[in-house]
Amino acid sequence: MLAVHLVSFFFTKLQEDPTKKVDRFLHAMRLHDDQLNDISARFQAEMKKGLSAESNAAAAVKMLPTHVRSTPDGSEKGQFMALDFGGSKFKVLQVKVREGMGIRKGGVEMDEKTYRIPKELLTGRGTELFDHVTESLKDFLHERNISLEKKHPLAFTFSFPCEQTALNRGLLLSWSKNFRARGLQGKDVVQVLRDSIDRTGGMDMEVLAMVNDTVATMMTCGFDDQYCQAGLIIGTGTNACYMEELRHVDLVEGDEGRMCVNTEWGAFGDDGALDDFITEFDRDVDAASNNPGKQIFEKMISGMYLGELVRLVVLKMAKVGKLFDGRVSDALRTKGKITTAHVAAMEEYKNGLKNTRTILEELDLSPSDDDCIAVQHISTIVSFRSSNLVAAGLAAILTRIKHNRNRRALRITVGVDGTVYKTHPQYPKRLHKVVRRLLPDCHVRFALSDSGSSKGAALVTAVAQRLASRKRQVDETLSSFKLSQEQLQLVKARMRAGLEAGLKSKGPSAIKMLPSFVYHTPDGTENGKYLALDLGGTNFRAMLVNFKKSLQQNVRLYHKIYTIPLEIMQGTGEELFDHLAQCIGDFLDYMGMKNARLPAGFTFSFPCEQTAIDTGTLVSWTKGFKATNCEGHDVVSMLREAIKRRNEFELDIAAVVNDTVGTMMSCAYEDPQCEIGLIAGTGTNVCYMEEVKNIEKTELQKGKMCVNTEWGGLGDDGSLDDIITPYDTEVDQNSVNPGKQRFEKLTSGMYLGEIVRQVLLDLTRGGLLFRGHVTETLKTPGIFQTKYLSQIESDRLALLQVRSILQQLGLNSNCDDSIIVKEVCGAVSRRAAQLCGAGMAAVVDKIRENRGLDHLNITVGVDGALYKLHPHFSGVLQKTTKALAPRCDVTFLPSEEGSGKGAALITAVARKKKEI
Ligand code: 0WK
Ligand code: 0WK
Ligand code: BGC
Ligand code: BGC
Repeated sequence: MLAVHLVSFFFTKLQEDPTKKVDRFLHAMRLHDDQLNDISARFQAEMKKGLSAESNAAAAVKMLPTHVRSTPDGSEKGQFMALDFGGSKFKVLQVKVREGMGIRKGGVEMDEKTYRIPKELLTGRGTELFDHVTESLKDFLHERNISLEKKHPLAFTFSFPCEQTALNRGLLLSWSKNFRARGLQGKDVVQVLRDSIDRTGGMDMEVLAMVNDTVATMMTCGFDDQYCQAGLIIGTGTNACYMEELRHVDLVEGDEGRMCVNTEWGAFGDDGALDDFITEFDRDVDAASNNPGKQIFEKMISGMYLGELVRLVVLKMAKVGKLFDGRVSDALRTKGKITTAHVAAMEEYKNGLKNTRTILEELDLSPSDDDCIAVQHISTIVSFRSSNLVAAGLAAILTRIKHNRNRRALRITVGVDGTVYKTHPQYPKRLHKVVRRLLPDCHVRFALSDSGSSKGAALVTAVAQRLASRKRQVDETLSSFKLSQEQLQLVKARMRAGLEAGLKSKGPSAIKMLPSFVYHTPDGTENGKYLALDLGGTNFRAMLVNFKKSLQQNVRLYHKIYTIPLEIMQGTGEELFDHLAQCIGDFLDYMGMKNARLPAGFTFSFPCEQTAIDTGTLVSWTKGFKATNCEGHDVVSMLREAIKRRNEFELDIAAVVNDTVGTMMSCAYEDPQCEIGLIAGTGTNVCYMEEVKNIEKTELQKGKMCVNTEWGGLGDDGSLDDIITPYDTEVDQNSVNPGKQRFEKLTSGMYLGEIVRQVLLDLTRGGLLFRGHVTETLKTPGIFQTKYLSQIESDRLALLQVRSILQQLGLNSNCDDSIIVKEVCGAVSRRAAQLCGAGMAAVVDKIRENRGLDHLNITVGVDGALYKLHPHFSGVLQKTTKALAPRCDVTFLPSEEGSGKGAALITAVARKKKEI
């Protein structure tokens, strides 16, 4: 007897482990990591193809933009009706987000009902299918006594590939799974739903958003986990979505922020990309499906097909005698006889084998134990391949997100739903394990969407509502910065009137129109070495300028920049000029010319009344300067006294000029047509060659003189009050010279950052920004420097910069915040450029009329950080000038070396005159 047992033991031992034969039979389905990494890499390539405008049309994986731009941020609220259509169950729901008393604060309350979809409707006329949907909706309203009169916002989860151009518009590309209703492909299913709601009647719905179930699932899980940036469905069908950088989504305008992309990965392989992984069983499943050649990847993975795959494998193995001694039953030959639920049952820990026997017996088979083990193992291999393929696809998506965000390691959550994932006992664990093995440097959490996707759909609708209302409120706030053509024409007229009034000798004038005693632009004969001193808005510059005919480029410059500490700017005049004298001493030392007693030109970028080229009485400080005992004094004398006090070197200060005049001269040296100087920097100002007969302050009648307009003062008489906004008033009140330089405070670098800060402060107080958190930083004057505007408004990569700039400022922002900050910066800088353009139009038209010309060609020499560094300022200024002064062709010539050369040229002219 023992012998018999031993023989049979060894026999069985000898007899092959039934799983081994299955492993061999299905070796093509047993994918190891290299193959999975290969599939992952192929899918990454498909994603790129789908995202790019060039190759999207031919791409199998469509990468459909969803117009969902952010995951939940906790501010969503509202009551919504929801339809969850396309999965194994069609549900009608009412979703209350942070509404209603009952629920715990901040929660979501859902009330749902599942409605059957009669089979014939799945392949009937599309309109009938939708009428069934809307009739079910109406039935739900009745049953739940929900008002039929009230307009209900409706969220529509539609789990099929749709090309969306907006949250509430989507063209059905193709049906999938077991849906094949006629007449809807290429149609906007949201409109089809609206029409059906109207046909069914008796209810008022506003379809605010249509989302794919993957997107709704991501949002549902994102409600509790802000790391949730991807959604995954492994149900009847399969699919995944994730938050892609908008700049990579070619099919959607803009490159700011992110957008959820519905990959529709079910179609991966429809172009043959997976042919070397397709087995005969996959081909059979596809051939027998209602969409052959389509959704290849889905047919290897999802619940609609797993059971069928197992049946076909079992059938084939039986036919070749590897199972049930080759006996085959009709049931086994019948499509759909083994379902995915069967597969799951076969793989249950404890009862898997028992279930397998039951299932096979229900198929009129009488399996041996080994047959049961083998069939169970077939199920394992088929569903293992499914989870492995999902893992490979997911690995591709998460790797892409990691790269997008330049992260070495990524922490992310994937929201998951679907019957296979939910009901198959081992599927989740297997999937998690393989994903973590394929992505060692990613911390991936899987969040099960416990209550279906409609919570997420409602959140998308809430976000849509919130974004829409926030956009409306932000646009409203920024509307006061948007100047119409008429308003700009008015500013031009007021600037013109201000120029005329300033030229009059008597009477108040906001625009001072200060004679500069520079009568003509350079004629190229200037020669010799000059020291140019340049006190501008942000720093002091000393420059040695050497004009030599022989020099190839006949002007050589050496310069050094010195900062002006705030306490010097706002200390005593003596300290300020002593500081300048010290810097000059340091520069002459550095140039080894302490004893050269050079002729010097002094560019002094503040309003000075001059009675000659080498005297200038400071009328008033601007741009944050407030040094005492300077206003009303001659700045040349003050500098001379400071140099005398220093008693280290001597200078012959032969000219004092405004930086606009210096800039005009510098540029006129290159382009003789240059007769206007414009500064758009810390401050703003313009000078131009005016007919002396128009300058009542001088007796001269013939010729021209350059007039420093000091147009920064426009509006000091209230003439701009109709465009000045409360934010501007706030900035003016907080400035060191309230009520003064109103035009400058709308247009120049010293103030634009502050205007932006005031607007951001207001929007944050209104809860529209930074979640309403008004931080100390945001309340700190001067914290938002104008240079940030230039960085924030640069076209490429702006958002990441916005966030890092806001980060540096200690402002935690999300994508939407950054988009709004950029919009505010854009509105403020655009207005500034337009106002300067309107002012410039007034100046060039005056010159044209001065000269009785029908058309004027003229050049403007320009300098200033705002004009030179801001990405859009110069362009908007030029366009506005052209639009408001169409009879003038204005060339804007940025000055290479600042106004120093101009000051030296004027000094050269002044010296020559003195000699004669
Ligand atoms: C439950 C979601 C629904 C989605 C379904 C997918 O609420 O939107 O379509 O999961 O899984 P299935 O029902 O196809 O297994
Ligand atoms: C450079 C000129 C200087 C002028 C300055 C204005 O050399 O005279 O004051 O540009 O630009 P900001 O430094 O204010 O941007
Ligand atoms: C559809 C997807 C859907 C997925 C899961 C696929 O057949 O094409 O849009 O997300 O099934 O339901
Ligand atoms: C000053 C002008 C100067 C301009 C640009 C203004 O604040 O009043 O004199 O030209 O800034 O620097």
